[in-house]
Amino acid sequence: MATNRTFTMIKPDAVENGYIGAILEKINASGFKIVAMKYTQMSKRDAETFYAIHSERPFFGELVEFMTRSTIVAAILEKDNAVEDFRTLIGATNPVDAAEGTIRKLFATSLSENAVHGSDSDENAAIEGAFHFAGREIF
Ligand code: 3AN
Repeated sequence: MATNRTFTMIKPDAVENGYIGAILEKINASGFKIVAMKYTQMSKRDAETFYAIHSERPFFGELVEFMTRSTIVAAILEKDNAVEDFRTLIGATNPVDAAEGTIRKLFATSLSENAVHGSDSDENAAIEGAFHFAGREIF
């Protein structure tokens, strides 16, 4: 994947609360182009694999439980400086600390249910995008 791409998920809390459309609107309005997208639900094994980096953290079980409890929207986004600009758009991990106007400030429920995922590096963006999408699903 090119380094001008990042990977995102609209998480179960935001889907359950009816925010898919509003979040996609913010993503589009901020200049990101959607190059892959799917509506899906992660299995326990999917979530444990995706978040393997957090497997020793005390919140790992809660994170896997949350991410598998209902559907998500997964997408690959393209824009210059995609990883950093998308992290700015979504805001801090804890919505209490997120800047005004960010997706997490507007739509997140809590630290553990924080509405969206955004890759933290070009390397992870490529790994995470490839986890959810086959090459022929990326445009
Ligand atoms: P970010 O999503 O901002 O990159 P990470 O990678 O540190 O944050 O954490 C991944 C996910 O794990 C977060 N999006 C959140 O859902 C959950 N999480 C992070 N820290 C905590 C915590 N202290 N308690 C519960 N859940 C957490």
